[in-house]
Amino acid sequence: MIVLPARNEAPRIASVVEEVRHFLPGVPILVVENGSQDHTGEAALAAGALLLRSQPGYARALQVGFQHALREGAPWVIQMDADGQHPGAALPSLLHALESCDLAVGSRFLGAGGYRMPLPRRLAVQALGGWATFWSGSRLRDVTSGLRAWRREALAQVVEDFPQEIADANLLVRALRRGLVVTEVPVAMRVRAGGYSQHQLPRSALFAAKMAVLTVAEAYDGYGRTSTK
Ligand SMILES: Nc1nc2c(ncn2[C@@H]2O[C@H](COP(=O)(O)OP(=O)(O)O)[C@@H](O)[C@H]2O)c(=O)[nH]1
Ligand SMILES: [Mg+2]
Repeated sequence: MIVLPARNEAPRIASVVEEVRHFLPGVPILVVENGSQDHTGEAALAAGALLLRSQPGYARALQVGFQHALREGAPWVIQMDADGQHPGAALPSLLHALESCDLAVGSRFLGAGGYRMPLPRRLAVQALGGWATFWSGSRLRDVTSGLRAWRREALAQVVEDFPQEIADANLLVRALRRGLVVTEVPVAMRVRAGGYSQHQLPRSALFAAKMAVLTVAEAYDGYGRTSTK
């Protein structure tokens, strides 16, 4: 199943749904919406997607989507932005990667390249990558990528006790701490097809700081869990 968290994506969501359908025909597409000031939900339904509404925030939308996918018996789940950033063409390669790992992350910083990010943001994402690598013990690059493919069994390990905030680098560290095998797959991402990113200065600086703290908290949480098992 494909899970698209979406807020204020009404003008873009139909083409994202269509693109997914083109590359993965027949796969159920679930949009999880909250907090939109436009008609994102209605546009998703009109495009033929399933629609759920969740409590506020990206992390909660993801959790609701993942829980639904597991309840429906999905063998794997791909989370993807609803803003047109993630190319449908990457979906088959993520699924292919999933044959030999638990979680495959689409990375802007491997191979394909060409993704243009404002320098401060690039530095922040790379610093967070280094930070998450340090705390998880595994080499991670694109820790804020929202394009990720999960095996059902892997998702089941994180979905109930799910981060209620952010769910980017902190979720990756949690997954690694639970022993999941994570692989990054090169993906040539596009810039947002319009609208606004949830990461705008100065909010994004606060967001990065919060993510750094939550990442460390995950690392310690993982130690605690391992020692009590
Ligand atoms: N349901 C829901 N989706 C959100 C929320 N914030 C962001 N999103 C969606 O999550 C995806 C990633 O957000 P985006 O702003 O593009 O983050 P960026 O790609 O890191 O700049 C997009 O599809 C957004 O519409 C939210 O509060 N609720
Ligand atoms: Mg985006």
